[in-house]
Amino acid sequence: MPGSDFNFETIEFLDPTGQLKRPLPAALATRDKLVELYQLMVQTRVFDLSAINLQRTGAMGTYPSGEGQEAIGAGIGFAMQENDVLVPYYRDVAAQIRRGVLLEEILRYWGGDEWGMHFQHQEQDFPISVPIATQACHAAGIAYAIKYRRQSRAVVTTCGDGATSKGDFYESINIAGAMGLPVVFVVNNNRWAISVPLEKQTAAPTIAHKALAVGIDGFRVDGNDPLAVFHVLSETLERARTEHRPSLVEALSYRLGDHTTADDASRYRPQRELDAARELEPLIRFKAYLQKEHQWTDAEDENIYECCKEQVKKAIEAYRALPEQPPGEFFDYMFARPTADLEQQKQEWLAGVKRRG
Ligand SMILES: Cc1ncc(C[n+]2csc(CCOP(=O)(O)OP(=O)(O)O)c2C)c(N)n1
Ligand SMILES: [Mg+2]
Repeated sequence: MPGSDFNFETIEFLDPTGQLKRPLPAALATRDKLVELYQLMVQTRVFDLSAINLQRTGAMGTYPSGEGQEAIGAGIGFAMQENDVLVPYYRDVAAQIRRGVLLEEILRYWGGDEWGMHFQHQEQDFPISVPIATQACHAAGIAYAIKYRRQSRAVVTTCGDGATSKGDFYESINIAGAMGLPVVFVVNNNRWAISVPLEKQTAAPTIAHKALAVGIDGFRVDGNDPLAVFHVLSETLERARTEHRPSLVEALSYRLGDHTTADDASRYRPQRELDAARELEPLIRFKAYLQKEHQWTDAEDENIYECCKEQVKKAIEAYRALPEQPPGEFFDYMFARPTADLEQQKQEWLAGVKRRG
């Protein structure tokens, strides 16, 4: 069984200096495709930094930065087929962009308006999950529906290293194995779960080892390398679609930012660890690769950044122009018919809004 050899060697294509160590995946073997992949990561980074600024200036709510983790979403986004289903968590902006979610929709969500998760151009993907690991259960259920309907599709769901300690995660990978469901569980192992380091999170030698207990394929991949993520996701998704074989993919990354804008990681995280991680991050590496192997120029690089900044600027303008969500509306989507308690809370909330003017 691929991947389940108890060693889980880390799959890499690019070393940290941007040197290619294996032949390129065939689907990405043109300069244009590689530039498209790089542009997605740059777009995600530029968006991320702007989103933090929006929160800092009071124009948006709490935001979880994905800085340094762009290669995972980009690799996932490029590997998925259009009719596959993404069940994401909150650090998957790159994958969401690739799947057609608008930047202003993501801003709208973090601005506190759930309509931001009602995607205009992407109907089958799921909203991001903020509750930890609950999405793994949803993904298993969707995969079951796909199998039941005999469709040739697969589900990708993502979560963090901390999420793999939750019952929801174990239950989901277990049922996926027991029932042979077309789902790939991608774990973004960014080494921290807020202030809990990986060392305190689990005694398992790697997160990929968790696949062994439930009899599914497990893989470890360099999450700073979008080519490697793309390769592993392409293969695991194909096995999920055609053979109903689920996988667990541990993508090794590092959370370069604070946990969210409500956190200050300098209170618990050693600076030297962060400095070392910065050396390994995906944008530096991929740019070095493009320069070495594809005559990538500084002018082209500047051009991509300018283009991405322009797109983010437009998204921010669209976000700022949105009508304010009617007060109390967020109670309306919990159930088809609200419970008496919920209705009472809504009325109390509306009365409070009225009092405060
Ligand atoms: C069910 C639930 N419990 C607790 C939280 C609070 N919480 C938010 S993020 C987080 C840590 C998640 O860490 P990890 O799974 O490693 O993902 P990361 O944020 O590092 O990407 C916790 C405990 C939550 N959102 N949902
Ligand atoms: Mg984490």
